[in-house]
Amino acid sequence: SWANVPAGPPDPILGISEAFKADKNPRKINLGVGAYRDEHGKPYVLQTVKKAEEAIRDQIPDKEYLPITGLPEFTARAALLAYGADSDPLTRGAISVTQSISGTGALRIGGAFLARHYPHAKAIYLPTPTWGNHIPLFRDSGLEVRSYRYFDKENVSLDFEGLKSDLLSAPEGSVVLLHACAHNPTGIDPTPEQWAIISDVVKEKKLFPFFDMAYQGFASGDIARDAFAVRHFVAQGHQVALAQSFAKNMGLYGERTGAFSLTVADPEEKARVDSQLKIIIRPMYSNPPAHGARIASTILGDTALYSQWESEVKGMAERIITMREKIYSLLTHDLKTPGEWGHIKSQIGMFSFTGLKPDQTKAMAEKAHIYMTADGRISMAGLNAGNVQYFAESVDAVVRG
Ligand code: PLP
Ligand code: TYF
Repeated sequence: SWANVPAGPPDPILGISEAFKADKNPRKINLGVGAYRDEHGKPYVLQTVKKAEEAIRDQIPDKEYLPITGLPEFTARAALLAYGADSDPLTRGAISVTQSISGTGALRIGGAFLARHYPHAKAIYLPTPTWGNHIPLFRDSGLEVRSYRYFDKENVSLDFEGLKSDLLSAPEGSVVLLHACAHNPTGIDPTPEQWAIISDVVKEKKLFPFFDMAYQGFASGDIARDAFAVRHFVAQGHQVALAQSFAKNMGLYGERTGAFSLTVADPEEKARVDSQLKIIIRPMYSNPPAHGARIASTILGDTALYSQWESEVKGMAERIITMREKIYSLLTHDLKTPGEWGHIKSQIGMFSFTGLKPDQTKAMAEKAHIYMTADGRISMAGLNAGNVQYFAESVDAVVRG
């Protein structure tokens, strides 16, 4: 009965890990999927996560279901982390928030809510390029996927004029997806001044801003700084949708810990929106997994753990920044690799868009056993003191042909 089911392509990012696993060369490096690795190239469990897990083991003996919208302490603390203590909708009880299956699940709940309840256009504008999963995710949610210009290939920078002009010509009421910080895959974010202009354009054109914040704290090492765009929009009076993930900033990848929120008019509207979020979630997965939310909630709710977590996030962000500086100096000063490499240093977050072309990324895999996505994106976290020299030499060899 499945004779006519065609074979589909693998996920372009997660598929790379399989090629990497099959490679037996000892020097191999996986720069495909965006998952943090420590200075020895190993997955990293945060100390604060281990401490929170101990506390949970001692205090919570059961495995009962969570409510449909998740652990209430977790969602309250997640909203506080994103919007900040002095956020007007937060203090007025005008944020509707639910736990989600990490950031992906938050985006999906948001997509489904907009498809069902948003009274205006059902089109969502995504930046080009964007995280690959955004496109099928919003399409499957029932929205029409369109795009706005984001990346200037020529100058390896933000195409701010293209972005503005595409948002200005979007039909009124369209939804616009914005990467809150650490744009994936380019590593290029608008400056605060550019965010202020984007906020004005979104207001002028009556667009609806949907923020994807998968890297709060992970981009700059500073929780508040990475939330600037979201907080600025809210302060400017926008109603926003927000997808949060704790995969990267707490290293909770497989625990699937996230939150979706909407700022609303008032507590009465919040009650109605909450009820509809439950109606969307119940037939999808009934209620979310408990463990990761308990971990995040424990960390966010304890002053000492919170400040230790802040320094752990900072540590991860800074290790990545150090690697950027190291590659830049190896390519530019030591190897004198042809080309301009300043973008590797100036880009932000988990990824760097190297500018390597598809044939070059293929050569990196075949000749050097270094794996990255075909668009030339590398996950910075896969680099460390033990392999960065080999990486730079391999880039140099491939660039020189
Ligand atoms: N959005 C962006 C831009 C991402 O890079 C990711 C992946 O890390 C996600 C959302 C969702 O990830 P997760 O579902 O693991 O939280
Ligand atoms: O872009 C990345 O590498 C991360 C991780 O289907 C990821 O966002 C990649 C692909 C995917 C889910 C997560």
